[in-house]
Amino acid sequence: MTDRNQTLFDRAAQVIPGGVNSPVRAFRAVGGTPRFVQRAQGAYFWDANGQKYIDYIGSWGPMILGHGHPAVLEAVQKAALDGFSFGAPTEREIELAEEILKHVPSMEMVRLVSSGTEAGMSALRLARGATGRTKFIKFEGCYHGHADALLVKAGSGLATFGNPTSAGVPPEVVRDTLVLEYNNITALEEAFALHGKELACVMIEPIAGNMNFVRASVPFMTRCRELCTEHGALLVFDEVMSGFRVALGSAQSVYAKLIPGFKPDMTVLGKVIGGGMPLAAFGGPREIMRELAPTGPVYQAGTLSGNPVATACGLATLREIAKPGFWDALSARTQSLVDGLKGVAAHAGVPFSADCQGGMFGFFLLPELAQNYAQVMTSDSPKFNKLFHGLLDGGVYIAPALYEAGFVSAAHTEADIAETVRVAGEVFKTL
Ligand code: KE4
Repeated sequence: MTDRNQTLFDRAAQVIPGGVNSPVRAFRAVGGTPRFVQRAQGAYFWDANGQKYIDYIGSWGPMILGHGHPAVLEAVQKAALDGFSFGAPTEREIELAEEILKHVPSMEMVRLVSSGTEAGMSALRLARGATGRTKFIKFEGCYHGHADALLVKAGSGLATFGNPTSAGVPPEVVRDTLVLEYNNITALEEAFALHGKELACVMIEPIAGNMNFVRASVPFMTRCRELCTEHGALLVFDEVMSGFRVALGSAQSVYAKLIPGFKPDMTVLGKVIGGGMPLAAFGGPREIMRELAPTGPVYQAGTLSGNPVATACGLATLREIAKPGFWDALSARTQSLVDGLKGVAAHAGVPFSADCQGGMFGFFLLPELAQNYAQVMTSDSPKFNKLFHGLLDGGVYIAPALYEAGFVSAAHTEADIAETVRVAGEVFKTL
């Protein structure tokens, strides 16, 4: 039988670089043929051959309700009938902004944009403009989108400036980007000792989903907060992935329970707040946000920012996840998956560690949870690839890269979890 996924992939590669519009979709890390999605519904999607999969990517986070939630679909259809885009303000942008601010009290104002990259890039510019400083800290393994200053890897030594990770990024653009080891308090303190008064911000994924699933330790996050406050640098939480995904109050609400009075200075959001449509945001206190054009000197703009169809999708999604009981049910479902996978891995004698929060999970083919990027990369990549394809052949679709997180939606049933664990149990036996 013809594999339509391969046929489509070959055709796509003629007109789209690598056949994909985002590199991770090309399966380069795991090998094999990407699945071209024909349609999706609830916790499932069907590929070009009509093969059904239980979907644990959910568009890399946005589809927290599952695909095609009726309330979201109705809101999008209604909004579309009223117009696709105006380039002028609308009431629903206010409603979405108010809904976001209601659940993330560290922000008093928010600016809507169209992608996480745009939000992260703009937040960095605003942090630099608001502080009058250009140096900033990011952490190895954290991804904040593909803006030039953020495409950087650690230099040699603990507190040296970064080198570009991509062609086309001039070295001078990353000259002020300091890349440190995640969860390394010594490196953090050294960097602040050397550069504290020059630092505009520390940008961090509080739960690093771009390293699969690595939590910032409480001591480390406490020191980030203390040192930023002490030196006048802004603590910027990149919650594009974790925002409204790990908790209704995002990851910062998890840390606020662990660190009394904790809050970041700025927050970057995306994915869930758009419900699958191109929508992201960044926000913070009024005194910082009013530095943004048109009220302040930091320029930022976007033709489709606050798009009326995207805001309808995002608003309907946030209203659903704010309903009573939503998070207890989702968290329990995700925990059930993690516990099930741990059980079958142990039974097969496969080194395995996993963690989850709300609707986000991660696992490592390592005996202990990784605490930083270097540890993540000690994972057995060939073994992961075999696990990935075993699951895929069994109708279970996880991220095609060992450094990516997984996502459970409200549409995933206990039966889906049980089937996933059953398939994984069979695959673990072959590893
Ligand atoms: P986008 O520009 O892809 O909307 O968002 C960039 C971004 C920013 N910050 C964080 C924490 C993110 O996780 C992302 C994007 N995440 C990846 C998945 N690791 C998107 C998948 C892709 O690149 O195709």
